[in-house]
Amino acid sequence: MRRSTLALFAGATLLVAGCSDIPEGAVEAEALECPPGEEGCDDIRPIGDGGTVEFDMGNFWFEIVDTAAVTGAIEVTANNVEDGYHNLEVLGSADGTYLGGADGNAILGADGNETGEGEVELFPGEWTVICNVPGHRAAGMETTMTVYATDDELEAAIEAGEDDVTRDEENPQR
Ligand SMILES: [Cu+2]
Repeated sequence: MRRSTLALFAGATLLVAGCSDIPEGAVEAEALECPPGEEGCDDIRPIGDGGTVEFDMGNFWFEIVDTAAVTGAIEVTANNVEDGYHNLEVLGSADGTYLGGADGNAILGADGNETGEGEVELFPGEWTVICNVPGHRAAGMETTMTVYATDDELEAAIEAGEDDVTRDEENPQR
């Protein structure tokens, strides 16, 4: 008798919860106390392990030769394999990475046959990468890079053959 009363009570509670108009999780949602961009307000930045991505670049192309890009601070390396100056800008980076001077918003620049290094903070997703030297993007220096949400997501993509890392592992002499 006692047990069935308890079950009935539990059932009634579930029913009430099921009839609620408030979507699950909505109770915890609150208005932003400090909208982004407001003075004294912290920027919203990606939180994650970060990672690395390596490009080759030349006149007028980019190629990702190795990637382990997980959201957070990502170390970017670009090997300029030809003789003209090029740089690398990730459009819409969370930290507004800025190198200054002729590089505009690039995160790195490299003279011919040199390697540039920089860091950029990115949320997960597909990001457009360009060289911002006038005319170079239009000439072909535009590509995309994928930033994964977690190490597990990155590894799953590599296993599924969706990323360039697979090719590098298959052709280590490249
Ligand atoms: Cu360029």
